[in-house]
Amino acid sequence: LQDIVARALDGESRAIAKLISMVEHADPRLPKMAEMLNRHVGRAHVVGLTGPPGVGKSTTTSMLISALRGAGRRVAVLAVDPSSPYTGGALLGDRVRMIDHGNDSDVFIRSMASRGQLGGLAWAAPQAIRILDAAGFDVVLVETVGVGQSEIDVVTLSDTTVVVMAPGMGDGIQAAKAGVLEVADVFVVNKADREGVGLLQRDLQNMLATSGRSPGHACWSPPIVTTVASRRQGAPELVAALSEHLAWLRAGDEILQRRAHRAASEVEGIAMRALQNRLNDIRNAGRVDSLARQVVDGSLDPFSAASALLDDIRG
Ligand SMILES: Nc1nc2c(ncn2[C@@H]2O[C@H](COP(=O)(O)OP(=O)(O)OP(=O)(O)O)[C@@H](O)[C@H]2O)c(=O)[nH]1
Ligand SMILES: [Mg+2]
Repeated sequence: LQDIVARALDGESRAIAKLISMVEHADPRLPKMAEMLNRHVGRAHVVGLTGPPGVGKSTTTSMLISALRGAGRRVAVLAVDPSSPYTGGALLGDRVRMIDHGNDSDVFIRSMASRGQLGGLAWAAPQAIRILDAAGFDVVLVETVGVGQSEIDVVTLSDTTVVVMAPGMGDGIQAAKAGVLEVADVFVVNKADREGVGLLQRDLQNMLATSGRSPGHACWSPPIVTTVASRRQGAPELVAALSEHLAWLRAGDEILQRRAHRAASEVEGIAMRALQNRLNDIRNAGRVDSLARQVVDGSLDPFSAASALLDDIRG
């Protein structure tokens, strides 16, 4: 493990991939790994990209990789699909689309799916981000699918949340419902080569105005960046918006607040999973069944039974 961690810290792709696989498989050496990585994390800018299916998140990610590489930054991408029990076609497609970057050792791309694991991606994704951060990537891009119903909260994971939209998909309404508008730090209006861009921009501006997040109101008013990701148009503007947001985060204690929020959900996730594992062991040993029978035959009330179960969990 020590050797793999050392090589991952040096930025070696195969070692990084190996560590992320260990997270996916809930390897028993994870606590040790986390300890070794700990003093190397906290430097990366974690950028989450979210938005309805097909708006161009992957294309935008690919465009960002090129632009950031052009500026000499090392970039990692984590494509997470909470809805898929295994790495399915959509993510594979994403990989193919990003193949332009395949030979660049300063770009690392990885798909993750929950595989029906306990705690799922909400548990695994922050650990994967820590690995990429420790491996020295300047920017970690996290692309998620399934806005609104996702078990994984990209907002919780990221320093900066980018909401991608495209004209003609009813996105405005959809996003508003999912509460995404309130959490966006940067809006991308993609597919600006399509009809209806102006309408979507106006919709967004109106919603921002009524939510009090337009210029002059909140401390950070989310910019709207217009792109044609498939032609790599709008990349410099998007990179600038991300940098400005990071600078704003760092100017106050906002970055600490966000990261504390992230760490809280991470710590709770790890504890909950340990608790659930312990409960499963106890259940498998027949202990819950025997308590249940005592409740049924009247020798124990359910609260006393739960109390006995908690005693078992403790120890
Ligand atoms: N016309 C046009 N098409 C685009 C643009 N950006 C992306 N596309 C196309 O839109 C389709 C979907 O793009 P993706 O990048 O896969 O979108 P996504 O949001 O990652 O999709 P999911 O991950 O499946 O939710 C692809 O066929 C892209 O080539 C754009 O700016 N203009
Ligand atoms: Mg995609």
